[in-house]
Amino acid sequence: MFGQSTPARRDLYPAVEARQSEMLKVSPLHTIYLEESGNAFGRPVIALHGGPGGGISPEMRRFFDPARYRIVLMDQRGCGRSTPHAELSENTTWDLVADIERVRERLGVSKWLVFGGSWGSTLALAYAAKHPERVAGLVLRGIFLLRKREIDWFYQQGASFIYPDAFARYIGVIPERERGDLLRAFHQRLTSSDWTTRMMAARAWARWEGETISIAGPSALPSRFNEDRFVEAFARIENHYFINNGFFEYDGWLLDQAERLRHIPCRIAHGRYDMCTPLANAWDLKQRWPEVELEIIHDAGHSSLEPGIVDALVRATDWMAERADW
Ligand code: STX
Repeated sequence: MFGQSTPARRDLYPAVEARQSEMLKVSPLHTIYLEESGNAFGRPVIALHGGPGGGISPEMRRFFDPARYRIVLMDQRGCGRSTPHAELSENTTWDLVADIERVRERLGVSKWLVFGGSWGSTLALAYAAKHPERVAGLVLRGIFLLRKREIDWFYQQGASFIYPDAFARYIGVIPERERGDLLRAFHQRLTSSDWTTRMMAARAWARWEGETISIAGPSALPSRFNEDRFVEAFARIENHYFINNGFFEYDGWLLDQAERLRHIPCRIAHGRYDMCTPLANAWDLKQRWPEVELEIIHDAGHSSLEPGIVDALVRATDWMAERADW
């Protein structure tokens, strides 16, 4: 090759084990799983998983230098190792924001980096809006603001034009006469008392998301999307949050909070071919928050594990270790 060479893409940090974990009771009903890895004396970071209802995965630890970060992961209410499994009552955005505060206090952290992709970005922004003084910086991926247009695009019509094959499998479990409002049709089934009805709907709902997550296409479906336990929590909790408009005051509420967050260092990675949460979401946020460092990844979809996304996120957390508002 002649001329300038592009630097090699950064990879995830090596796998590390959790140093400690615990089950924290957060309400009479809910207990959440939380764990710590990395350097106990490092910069604290909380990594928020997607869905909602997706649960943590060990790869999430690997976006952070374990020598420099005290890495905190938690399974949000009703998913992963948190109990009761797939529970929808007392499960709202504001319950999760309060849980993050409980975890922060429990760990004796005064300020931390907040990291999250997709729904994790939604929750990170909602948390920052409520507790800006607790946020040293934000590293976000696949911005999701949970506006009605975003839900319509993915669950009703839009992404369907790019992935008609996967979309056919998604709507296949819903009779034609009910397809005018897929969110509602799925809600009825996902909250059914009949296990088979619930699981047929949950598998189709989750599969749609899993098959559209990567630029590599439907065959890149992550293995968790074939596991009933994962699928049940993921589908039920996502649908519950979306049918309730994310429990936000009005459509666009989260975007309207951006003005108040502009002092917080924020870096975003977003795939141009993200079908689940289109790049326009990050673009809209950037218009309201010009200080945001938005890195568009030209060969990536939605997944946090697309090589270009990994590269951008690892560079962003490295940058924050030195430069966030600690
Ligand atoms: N939901 C997008 C989201 O947060 C609209 C999401 N999609 N897949 C995931 O999260 C996981 C792979 C993390 C479960």
